[in-house]
Amino acid sequence: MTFSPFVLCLLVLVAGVSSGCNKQQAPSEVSAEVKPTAATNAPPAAPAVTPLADSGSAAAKPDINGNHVMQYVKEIVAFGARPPGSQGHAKLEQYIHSKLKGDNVENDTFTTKTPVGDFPMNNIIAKFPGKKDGIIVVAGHYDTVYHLKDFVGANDGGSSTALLLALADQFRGKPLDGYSIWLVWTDGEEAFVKWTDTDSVYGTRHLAQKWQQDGTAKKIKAFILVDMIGDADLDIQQETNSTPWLSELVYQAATNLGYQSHFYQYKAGIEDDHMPLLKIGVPAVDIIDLDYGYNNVFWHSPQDTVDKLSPQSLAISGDVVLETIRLVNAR
Ligand code: 1BN
Ligand code: ZN
Repeated sequence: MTFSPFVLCLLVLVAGVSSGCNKQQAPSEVSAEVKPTAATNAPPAAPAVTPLADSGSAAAKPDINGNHVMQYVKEIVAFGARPPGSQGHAKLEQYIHSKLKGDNVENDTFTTKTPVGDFPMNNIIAKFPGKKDGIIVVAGHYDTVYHLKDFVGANDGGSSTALLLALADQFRGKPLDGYSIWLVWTDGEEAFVKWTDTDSVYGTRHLAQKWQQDGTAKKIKAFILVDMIGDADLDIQQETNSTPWLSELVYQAATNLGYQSHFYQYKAGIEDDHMPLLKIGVPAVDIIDLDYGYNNVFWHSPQDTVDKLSPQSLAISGDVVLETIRLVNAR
């Protein structure tokens, strides 16, 4: 099922969330990073969802630096539009590789047919080994929409690319106690003409096929997708195609950190890069905020620029991913 802004608003109304379709855009001032605390965000004294038993690890509380992620977003957006085959895309690939120097990085390169011709594509995979037998994948797309002029995708493409770079900074140089972590910058998520099963998610369709053939799919404990996670007015939908237990684990992670007010105020079925993985039986969740500006007007628009994002939202999203990883490891 595809998803239009109109349907999103309808879902918001059906769910009885009054703020979803008429809320004001947060101010564009994003210089200071202020994460919600018990005082400002008033989490309940006890989490609404009982946490799972502790994994036994003395891991520090997740603490992604939102200003660092925002700096990555700014550098990414400076390359301009980044559709497959473009100069901006090639520059971004080089940039991602430059940030992953010394890491174990693989390119999954292929050429694919699209409605507007053949295009080269490349998924970039950084692998961080863990002690447990199995893999947790965190993925997000780095391409931007082909057919939109003047589109720089600060949130749609930029935020996911930047957050994955910040996660690499977290995992680098530390032997991981849990499952191995693979970070995947996916290519060709966007449709070239119109979103259909054959004109979308080119990169993850290619990866799912490859991982099914080479046996990797069986080892993946969770595929965690991040998309459009930087909106200053962060409200992550409960994406209904996602694997229920993993979706619930994300909410539990958000609750554990006191960020649950930014999660699951309403439900939406959104087709995205997690679909090819779900189709081959890999547990997958899409962490996505497709309520971007009044009536989602900034989505796929030239207004998808850095001033609409906040370091706080990027940090919340990153911390929830890290906490979700901890919970998957403890499962
Ligand atoms: C997310 C960001 N998507 C595209 N850019 C996936 C999507 C596809 C969302 C169709 C809504 C409708
Ligand atoms: Zn998009």
